[in-house]
Amino acid sequence: MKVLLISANTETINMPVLPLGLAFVNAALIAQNFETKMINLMDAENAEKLLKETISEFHPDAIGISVRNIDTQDIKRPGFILDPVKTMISECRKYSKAPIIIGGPGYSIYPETALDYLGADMGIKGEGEVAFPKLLRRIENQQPVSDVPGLYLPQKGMIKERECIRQTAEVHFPLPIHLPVPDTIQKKELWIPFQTRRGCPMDCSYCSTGSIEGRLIRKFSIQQAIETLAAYSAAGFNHFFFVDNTFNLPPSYAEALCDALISANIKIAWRCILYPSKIKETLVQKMALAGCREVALGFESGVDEILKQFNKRFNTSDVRNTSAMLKKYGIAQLGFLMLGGPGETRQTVMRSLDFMDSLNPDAIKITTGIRIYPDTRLADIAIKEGIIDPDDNLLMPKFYIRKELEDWLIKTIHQWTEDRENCIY
Ligand code: B12
Ligand code: SF4
Repeated sequence: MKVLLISANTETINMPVLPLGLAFVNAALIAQNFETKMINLMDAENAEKLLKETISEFHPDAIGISVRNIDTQDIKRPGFILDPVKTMISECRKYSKAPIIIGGPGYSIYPETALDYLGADMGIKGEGEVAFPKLLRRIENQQPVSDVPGLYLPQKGMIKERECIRQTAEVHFPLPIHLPVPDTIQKKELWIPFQTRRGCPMDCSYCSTGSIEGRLIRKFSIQQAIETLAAYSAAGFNHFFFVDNTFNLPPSYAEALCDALISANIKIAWRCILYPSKIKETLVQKMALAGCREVALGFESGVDEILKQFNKRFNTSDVRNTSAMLKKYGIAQLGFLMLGGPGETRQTVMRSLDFMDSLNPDAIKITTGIRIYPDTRLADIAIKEGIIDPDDNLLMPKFYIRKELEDWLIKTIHQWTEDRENCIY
């Protein structure tokens, strides 16, 4: 069976990202003897032409599309970015009768509404490595599809609950051949996305990761990770972005991974995302020795009461300690603040800004207002406070921002960032 895989993301906000999720799916399909072709629309000067040419040369029996982003998640520069995907699906229909199946992180937050909005034939919520090949075999053999985990059909909604992959040994890490790098970004210093764990149990009040990856942490084989990183390094890629939601969780795995990187002696530089709760100095030291150059420190507030509102399981002392250790071992840090959420006042905003200054990180990213995702505590609060309608499916972005603070907050943050060169707002 021939399967065309399309990465629909053309956004370069923050940095151009490679379609790692689709590459995992590609590797799983190839391992099960499907004939695949993967295209990345990020690379296309003319997406319509590329689709037409690829479909008429390859004649796919099924088309899988990865939907990463729904919107820019930014109250100041709001942007709904699903419409180009909708157009692309209509283009595919012009040239092929093959069923169109969508998946990906953005899609998984809105499995029903995004499927209806985009007009695809089927959607798979969550991981694609097991569910997608299973669905394709059912389609190929004209069998019922009702046992495919995470499957959604138009107007029918969920057909079967998604199942998180627990047997991670069965997942093939994508190698460079599964993750083509567009010519347009090949020459630049590219941070290859790399994943060693899935799922996050931390349950922050505003976060959608539970809908995408589930709450159970699943770990990949460290040996397989090292072999894959070595293969990338041999192919000339030496910069990696660990996309794991919380690189340091569980701590024992994070340390073992760093130990393995150090003994493998692969010369790579990497970045990751840290959850700053009770991080031990030995881990930070090993991260530095293993090639960690920069971490995203997403603490979001410098006030303990607001951290509790966000359901963060750390406090400002934990953040301060983590930040000091990172400095000691020469790892650059990007500090994040997310201001204007539940419980925020002018005083808590000023305290957060002072806290950020006191840490003096290498770079700062400030967000005002918080994107409201379905099935989160923030959505419940927003409904209670009358900010959103209980029936709002939230596909079109809505933000929580304390109304009485909004104008003042935006003005204050503009002023604050003007004086600081290392600050992105
Ligand atoms: C790491 C990350 C980043 C990094 C990326 C680094 C890099 N080099 O890749 C950085 C910090 C740069 C980043 C930036 C942004 N991000 Co981001 N990011 C993530 C994060 C945490 C992980 C994504 C990832 O790589 N996952 C690992 C891969 C393996 O998983 P996956 O893609 O989900 O794929 C699996 C399944 O989805 C499925 N699947 C995937 N494709 C397909 C296709 C088919 C057909 C099928 C069946 C299945 C399937 O199978 C795959 C394997 O199991 C997610 C949150 C999350 N937990 O998913 C947010 C997330 C994707 N980001 C998001 C956003 C909004 C952004 C930004 C727009 C933010 C901003 N304003 O800067 C930018 C956009 C960047 C861009 N140019 O596109 C949102 C998207 C939702 C939305 N509202 O649009 C998410 C979901 C976070 C959230 N808020 O909920 N991001
Ligand atoms: S730690 Fe990160 S991924 Fe996990 S719930 Fe909190 S914000 Fe989401």
